[in-house]
Amino acid sequence: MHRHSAALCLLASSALTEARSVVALKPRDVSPLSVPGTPQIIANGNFSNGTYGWESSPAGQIRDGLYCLTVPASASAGNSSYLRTTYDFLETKNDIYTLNFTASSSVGFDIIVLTPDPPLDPNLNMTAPLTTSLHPFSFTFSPANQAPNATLEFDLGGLPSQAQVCIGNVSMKRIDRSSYVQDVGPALKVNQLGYLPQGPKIATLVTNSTNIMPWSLVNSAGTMIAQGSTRPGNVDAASGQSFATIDFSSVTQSGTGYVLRAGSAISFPFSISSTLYEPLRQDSLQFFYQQRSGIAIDAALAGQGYARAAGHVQILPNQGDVKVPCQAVHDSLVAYLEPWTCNYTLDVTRGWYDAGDQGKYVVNGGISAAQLLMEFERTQHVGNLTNPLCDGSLRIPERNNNVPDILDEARWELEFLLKMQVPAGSPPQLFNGSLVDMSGMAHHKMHDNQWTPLPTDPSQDPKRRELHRPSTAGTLNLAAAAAMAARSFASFDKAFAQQCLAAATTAYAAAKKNPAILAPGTDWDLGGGAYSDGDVSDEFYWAAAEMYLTTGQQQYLTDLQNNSYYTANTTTLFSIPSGFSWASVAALAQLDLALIPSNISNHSAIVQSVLDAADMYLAVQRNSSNGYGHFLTSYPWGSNSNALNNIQIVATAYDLTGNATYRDAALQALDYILGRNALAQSYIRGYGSKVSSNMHSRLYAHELDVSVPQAPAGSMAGGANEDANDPPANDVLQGCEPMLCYVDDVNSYSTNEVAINWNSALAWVVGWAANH
Ligand SMILES: *[C@@H]1O[C@H](CO)[C@@H](O)[C@H](O)[C@H]1NC(C)=O
Ligand SMILES: *[C@@H]1O[C@H](CO)[C@@H](O)[C@H](O)[C@H]1NC(C)=O
Ligand SMILES: *[C@@H]1O[C@H](CO)[C@@H](O)[C@H](O)[C@H]1NC(C)=O
Ligand SMILES: *[C@@H]1O[C@H](CO)[C@@H](O)[C@H](O)[C@H]1NC(C)=O
Ligand SMILES: *[C@@H]1O[C@H](CO)[C@@H](O)[C@H](O)[C@H]1NC(C)=O
Ligand SMILES: *[C@@H]1O[C@H](CO)[C@@H](O)[C@H](O)[C@H]1NC(C)=O
Ligand SMILES: *[C@@H]1O[C@H](CO)[C@@H](O)[C@H](O)[C@H]1NC(C)=O
Ligand SMILES: *[C@@H]1O[C@H](CO)[C@@H](O)[C@H](O)[C@H]1NC(C)=O
Ligand SMILES: *[C@@H]1O[C@H](CO)[C@@H](O)[C@H](O)[C@H]1NC(C)=O
Ligand SMILES: *[C@@H]1O[C@H](CO)[C@@H](O)[C@H](O)[C@H]1NC(C)=O
Ligand SMILES: *[C@@H]1O[C@H](CO)[C@@H](O)[C@H](O)[C@H]1NC(C)=O
Ligand SMILES: *[C@@H]1O[C@H](CO)[C@@H](O)[C@H](O)[C@H]1NC(C)=O
Ligand SMILES: [Ca+2]
Ligand SMILES: [Ca+2]
Repeated sequence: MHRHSAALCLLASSALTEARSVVALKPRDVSPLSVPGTPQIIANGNFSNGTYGWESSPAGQIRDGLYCLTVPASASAGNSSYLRTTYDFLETKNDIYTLNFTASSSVGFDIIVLTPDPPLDPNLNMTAPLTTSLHPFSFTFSPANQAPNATLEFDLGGLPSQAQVCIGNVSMKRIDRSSYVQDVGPALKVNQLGYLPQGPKIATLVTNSTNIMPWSLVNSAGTMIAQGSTRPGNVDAASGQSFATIDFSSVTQSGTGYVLRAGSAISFPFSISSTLYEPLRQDSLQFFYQQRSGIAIDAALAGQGYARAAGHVQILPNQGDVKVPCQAVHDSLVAYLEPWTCNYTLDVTRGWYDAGDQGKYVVNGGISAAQLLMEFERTQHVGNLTNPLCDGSLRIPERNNNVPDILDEARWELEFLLKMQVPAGSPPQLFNGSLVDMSGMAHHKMHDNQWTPLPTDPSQDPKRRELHRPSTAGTLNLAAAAAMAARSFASFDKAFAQQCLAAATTAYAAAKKNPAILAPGTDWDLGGGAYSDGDVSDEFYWAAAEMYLTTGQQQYLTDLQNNSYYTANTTTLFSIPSGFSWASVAALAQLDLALIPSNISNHSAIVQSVLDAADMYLAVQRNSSNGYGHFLTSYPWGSNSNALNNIQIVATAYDLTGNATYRDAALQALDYILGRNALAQSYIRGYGSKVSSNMHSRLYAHELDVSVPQAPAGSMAGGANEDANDPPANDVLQGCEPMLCYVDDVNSYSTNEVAINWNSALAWVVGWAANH
């Protein structure tokens, strides 16, 4: 055991008490969207076949290839007069379309061009100022919602006096991505941030040669400081690439601008530094401040480009989050096949926006807050650590309140989670045809009833915000996270710690009373993700473990011991090989039961299960078909978080034993996220040479609108997804090898989104790595 009493709270040199200026992000040249060239969507747009495919009010006629109407004067803009297509076409959510036409009016005025189809949102809702001479117009737009039955309409209302309006050459096409070529970077793949002086230093060379090749390490002055021979490898199973590895662990000299060379391949530059992970430790947590709901983001803390008004504080056009109703019956009927609703509203302000959207989901918020609490709590129990997470370490409003800043950040989410609890004594709610007392349970999630477009500033989101039905999973997640918070806050804010424990206790009891209220498997794309989970026995296990660790009470230990996970094998407990996640949380219980002191009788068996799990990941890393030293055997949505959660297991094995084999394995696996992968891609903004930059987020859709910023340094993309499914991925990733299924495109939500549970995994691992 590798334990120590209370950790020192020393500030690392990088952790200044005042805001440091945000890393200047190099403005990216905004390349024009590639010229559309996919099939014409508008039939007979040049009117060479008469009025076929079009209708108008009033009726018009074709003249010189133009559709011309005599439009009467009308008081207001709108569809009092119009020209529109008579057939339906598909508008795909998050794809990109360009519309061209030429038009004139004998009296100058503005017309509106739109796709007036439900759900009505500003997919295409553009103003074209007509003049007396024909003028070409061109609009590019990205639909926020799927519209399988779209029509195109020119609204001609608002003319000051009767006039001749003529429209011609109407053309609409989907973006043409056929010229896209995937950039796999240099053949020599390294961690582009760098390596720790006393850590492992492994690189991967993609090569078809099975011969041993010489390599050299060159410093920034061009001087060769080390050389050696490659170790020929196999074919990497996840990329199909033949590879060799380069081990330069013996180099311990710090420096920046190193490059590796082998044959004609030259790596991206990297550093060797003992403080390598300190800036990223801070930036990975800074991401959460940027995701905060219910508070203005301060330019002095976040950087000028990242300031914004408070989101969702019930100021129009926002419809929440101070008084949020339950889902409207016409929507809940679709989701639950019964008219569930409730007769109260809740103040569910605060919390973090989940990902690229602005919804807030209890199961995902809970695991994210929990991982931050775990990052803090390990510093209390692992020996020899200073605590660089203390007050003043983050650029957040609470940086001078005598509470460690990582706890302040976690609290922003916890306060939201507590508000999602059904008030005591609430009237019963509908579940499977019966009225059930759901008091004390947590609503599963709250979000917009329809998707908003990219970008959308949170303060400008006009959609209805809705609470969804309480769920057992959400309730247990709240119980676990709040029980953890009660431990960490006990020495900083007793009242809050007690509030958390009371909420956790109520939630836990409510979940036991309602053990099988499951969220539906789909939300029918009604503005949010389903976050459904068909098995909540792992949630019961996690909640019981945290309640026991916090209270020491026998009732929770009994529940823990009666849970099937108590006797489950390591594979089941740790969800090996894919790893733990928001839906599979037994591993979190096991990690905390191993690390946090308690009187549990089988403590050594629990510790052993962590080591056994770590050994299974070591076997994945050492497999001869693994060219990149990671702990992944599959590439699901958000695979980077799976990679990192698996590292947390191995890193905890090191924390528990001090066995350097685990330390080296965990550090080596982290290289994958920062560029030692088949795409030579650093998935973290601000860290590396070939860096994910066009993350899918309503906050950071710079690729679509240069007036919003790219994601801030420390934001991580979801990463390779072997089942990628979104418009850019469907165009450019057909038939990809799993590790190559990634595209740095703002519309690729299945490979390039940001998410709180992914950055929390990054924060934990980088917080750990910064200690080494
Ligand atoms: C009108 O469009 C059709 C279909 O794209 C094309 O074949 C035809 O040549 C065009 N006619 C004129 C006059 O541009
Ligand atoms: C042209 O219009 C006629 C009806 O007026 C229609 O039957 C025909 O299919 C159209 N041709 C094309 C190529 O769309
Ligand atoms: C005009 O717009 C209104 C409101 O958007 C709609 O209810 C109506 O059906 C539209 N009229 C026509 C002729 O499309
Ligand atoms: C379309 O744009 C007009 C003018 O900007 C705006 O008033 C209207 O609310 C928009 N409609 C939708 C559905 O966004
Ligand atoms: C939309 O089109 C689909 C087929 O593409 C059809 O099944 C559906 O009924 C249509 N919906 C509406 C509202 O017209
Ligand atoms: C439509 O486009 C064609 C091809 O560019 C051009 O020759 C023609 O003049 C245009 N017609 C109108 C009415 O703008
Ligand atoms: C729209 O017009 C631009 C400029 O003339 C042209 O490059 C583009 O191909 C056109 N797009 C469509 C969909 O017709
Ligand atoms: C290795 O061989 C494959 C198949 O011939 C080829 O596609 C690939 O480009 C080669 N890779 C390198 C790095 O030369
Ligand atoms: C604690 O840190 C010191 C200095 O870095 C080191 O010499 C010592 O071995 C460490 N002790 C443990 C138990 O890791
Ligand atoms: C909700 O329902 C309960 C019991 O049916 C009732 O006492 C209460 O007044 C209702 N509250 C509101 C806000 O309608
Ligand atoms: C672990 O338990 C699961 C579920 O009971 C079972 O399917 C699996 O085969 C077991 N694995 C091992 C290695 O025993
Ligand atoms: C450290 O862990 C590795 C991997 O499980 C194991 O092979 C080795 O024996 C351990 N070393 C010690 C000193 O326990
Ligand atoms: Ca603080
Ligand atoms: Ca589960």
